[in-house]
Amino acid sequence: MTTWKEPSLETVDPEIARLIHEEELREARTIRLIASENYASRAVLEASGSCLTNKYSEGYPHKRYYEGQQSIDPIEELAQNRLKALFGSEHANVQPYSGSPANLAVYLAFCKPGDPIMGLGLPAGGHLTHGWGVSITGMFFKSHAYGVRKDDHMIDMDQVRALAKEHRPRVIWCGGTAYARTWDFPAFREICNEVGALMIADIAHIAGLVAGGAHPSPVGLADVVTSTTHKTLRGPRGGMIMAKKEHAAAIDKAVFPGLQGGPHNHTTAAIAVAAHEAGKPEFKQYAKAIVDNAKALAAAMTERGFKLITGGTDNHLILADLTPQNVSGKIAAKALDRAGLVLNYNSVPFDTRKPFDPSGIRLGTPSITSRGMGREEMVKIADWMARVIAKHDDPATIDAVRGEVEETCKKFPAPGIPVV
Ligand code: DSN
Repeated sequence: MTTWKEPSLETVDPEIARLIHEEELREARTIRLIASENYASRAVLEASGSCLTNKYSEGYPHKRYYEGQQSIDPIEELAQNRLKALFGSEHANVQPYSGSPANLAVYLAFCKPGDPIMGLGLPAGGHLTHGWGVSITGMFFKSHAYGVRKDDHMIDMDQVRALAKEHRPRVIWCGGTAYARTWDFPAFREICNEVGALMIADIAHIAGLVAGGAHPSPVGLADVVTSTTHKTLRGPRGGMIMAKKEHAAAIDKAVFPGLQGGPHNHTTAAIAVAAHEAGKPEFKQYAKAIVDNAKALAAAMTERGFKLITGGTDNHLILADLTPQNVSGKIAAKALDRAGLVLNYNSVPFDTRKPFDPSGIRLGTPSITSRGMGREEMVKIADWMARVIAKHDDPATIDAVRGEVEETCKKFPAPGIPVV
């Protein structure tokens, strides 16, 4: 056991210590509904907050540019091997700093500036790095976004095929940040084969569901699979890339030395811990519970008059259009935050409002499932949301809901938070 001989953070920097403590209290006493967030376990946090942050290790295990890698090499190999086993992948690179750098490495590995690419458009629920105009990926490549159908808001595979045939993209991305339905990976593979495109699956949002068998896996179909490690997977803030063997060298070279310098070894260790936790049988139950909770929450919201995009959900995520409630997503999100229900405002497909003040809200169940909440709490959450949105400028309603939220939070301690 190590005994500290140095002063604590609280002694050295009480201001930062206080702010961290306040964040712990906030995370413990509010209901986290942001679909892309989660609670990492204490074990993940310990690995992430370790001395590994001190070490430089440019290169890959056993091929480094610095000495002193006696612990770092096995840590990185454990992270790689655990992810490969968890997802059944031939190759894993755990060095991307997060999801966006992971995606940039894919472009660097396979595309030249000006190449045609395709991805789900941002307003339809895609990600900036899949070729949206304000992102470097939309500036350096010729992006042809596909979308969702106007009537049911499902991805239009006929449009994907037609655009792919017309533009012959180098890569086709599948994956998004606000799509509540199952990705048809086999259909994307078929289209990629027809036009000679590489299929790239970005599973950042659903990685934990894929690992736990609650969403079909693109591994084996996609040429490359990218992800963050901190969403449904419950790891540290980080990124990863999995690939077929034939693409391993190109991916590794693109990440380092193409795009990044030294890997964040503290994050690598925490990814290894998260992959270890996700390999346990109870993680399968967790993944299934995320989806069951999302479906229960969606049903309870629908009963209370919410208009859900696509009419419901197949995964961890719900996107609601608040036009029938006659309130913007931003006003609703801010009122809900005051009531202790934390989510984000979000554009809905074909939104007539601007992205900074859109019509919708996005929410998800990974975090509340990590706290052990179930069907009963989903109904309560839908109820609280309906009450707050109906009376978003009434402090008494907000305070009453906030009190009930805090009582419920006490019964479901947040993993990784050493308080209350
Ligand atoms: N910021 C992530 C999300 O909230 O979905 C995407 O990068």
